Amino acid sequence: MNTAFRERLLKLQKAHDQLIKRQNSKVSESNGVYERYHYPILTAAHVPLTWRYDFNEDTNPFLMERLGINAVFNAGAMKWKGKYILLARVEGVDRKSFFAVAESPDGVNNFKFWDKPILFAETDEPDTNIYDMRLIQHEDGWVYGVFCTERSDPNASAGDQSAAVAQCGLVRTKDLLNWDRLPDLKTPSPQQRNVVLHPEFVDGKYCFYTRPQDSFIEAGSGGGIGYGLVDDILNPVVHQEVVIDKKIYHTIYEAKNGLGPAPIKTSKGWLHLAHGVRNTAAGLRYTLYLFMTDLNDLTRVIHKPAGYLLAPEGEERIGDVSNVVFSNGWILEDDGTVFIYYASSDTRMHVATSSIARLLDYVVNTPEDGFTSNASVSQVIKLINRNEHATGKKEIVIKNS
Ligand code: M1P
Repeated sequence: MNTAFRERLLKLQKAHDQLIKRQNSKVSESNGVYERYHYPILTAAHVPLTWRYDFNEDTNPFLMERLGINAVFNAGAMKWKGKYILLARVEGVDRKSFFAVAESPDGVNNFKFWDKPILFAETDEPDTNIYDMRLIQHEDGWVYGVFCTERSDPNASAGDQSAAVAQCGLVRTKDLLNWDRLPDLKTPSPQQRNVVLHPEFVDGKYCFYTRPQDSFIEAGSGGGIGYGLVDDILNPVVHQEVVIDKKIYHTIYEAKNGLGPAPIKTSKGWLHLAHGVRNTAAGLRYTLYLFMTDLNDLTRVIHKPAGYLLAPEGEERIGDVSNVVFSNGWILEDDGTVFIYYASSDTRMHVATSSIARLLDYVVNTPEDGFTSNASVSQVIKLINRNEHATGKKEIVIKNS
């Protein structure tokens, strides 16, 4: 091995090793709901060198990267055999995404990819691109992977090479190594992204959260988080889709929204994490929000704080698709700790930590959206008055509230 080749190899290996071993720490400022961490937890640079470089000096004398990785983001999550698993969307420089498992001993540090990415079977209609897998431990005993499969739109006009059709793909496994491909989910809607499987049966049926959409980018007359039942998971068809959380004018989810990971069951209801999208002069802005549905009626939203839970900050604002945070994975620990895994700007993965007690307090006690500035300022004045009452100061009189 020539000296330059060996030196470059050692340098690459050292930098990669240092990145995997780097210890993360909490950012001290917090809104009290959750804590962020200083560094992203999983990035393109975490992808193993063996996936990217040909280490044979004869075929790669300059030791150049042969299969570059563009981004690692939008990861499903679960606890598995005592380890914290992220099933990440790995996007190559060729724009194709695929899935790969990374594991950490504590949920925050040392995320390391397993030896190889996941290759699973195609359906009769091959996927052009696959992304954003939700991992669900279903009560039927299987671990399901629910993801988006994208193919070129057969009805696109001649010359349009960007029109696509998005649908929900399904796989399942018992070991996270061998994945059975199931037929794609059929729904009444022309397009689907952000589909999630509920972890429990509902009246003996599989229950899916959907996101009906008319076109690839625009929600159109669709939009909102939908809900539908499936009789047979091996022939998965949602015959009726009901929207349970719709997009609303002048909110953080006015353009579209979509469910994140599978909901967490709590004593007060099913806790949901979702993303909301609004339009701005600078393009779409994606933020995360929480809501809760009734334990016995999954279509009934019983709590929904106004606005967002988490929005892009600092370097999170910048990336391939800037001003985006997106989550499709979270983990609840036995001690009540909640790891919220989120991606920023379609580029990298982060974690924020909270507790189920704090998230329940947030979702139940944070005021709901009044949908007008008047309602918002009235909420602020009520809070000031309560605080002044508590400290013995004079109250402000609110008119028109
Ligand atoms: O680019 C932002 C996000 O856009 C899509 O989300 P949605 O379907 O709600 O618009 C997804 O493709 C997601 O992967 C991406 O992060």
